[in-house]
Amino acid sequence: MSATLRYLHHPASQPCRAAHQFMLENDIPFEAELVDITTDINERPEFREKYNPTGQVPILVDGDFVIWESAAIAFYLNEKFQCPDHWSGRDPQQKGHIQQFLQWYAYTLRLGGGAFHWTIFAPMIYGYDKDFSAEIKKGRYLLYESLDLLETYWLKDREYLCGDEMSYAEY
Ligand SMILES: N[C@@H](CCC(=O)N[C@@H](CS)C(=O)NCC(=O)O)C(=O)O
Repeated sequence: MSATLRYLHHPASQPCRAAHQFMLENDIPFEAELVDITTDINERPEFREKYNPTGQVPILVDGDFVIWESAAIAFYLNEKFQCPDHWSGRDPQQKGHIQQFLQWYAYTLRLGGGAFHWTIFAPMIYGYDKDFSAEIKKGRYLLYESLDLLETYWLKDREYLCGDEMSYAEY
């Protein structure tokens, strides 16, 4: 019998929600465990040593095996549960494009989405008297630039980025 999958996450986190949604869509059984990243629980040495030295969520624990990074979690589960191949790509070109958009997202759209973090969460975590206007400005610029690319080129006349069905890159 295989171990229950434990999914350590925080619901306000976009990468956590992405892998979470992938598990739900594919009927993968798991137990969700909230890690309150607004406290220092994920910064503590015991957490870093046991789960993830970066202190970040999401994290998947499968028996003795621990994996972090949301896309890596999804691709691991995709293999393990033999999910339909539209999620990870049917052929080398589709697989390549899914990885292409995931890499692109990590350095642009995701950082742009950080504008949301700096507007809503950073004051809660670091204090309402702090000035995050420079981070917000930078995030917004990246966000608008990334969304513009998506609308102008990649989603201009199609519903999905990589093929005619959902892939993990869509999240
Ligand atoms: N590239 C990572 C990003 C993970 C990430 O940024 N996690 C944030 C929440 S959105 C986190 O755990 N932050 C807590 C911290 O850094 O202390 C992934 O896709 O899993």
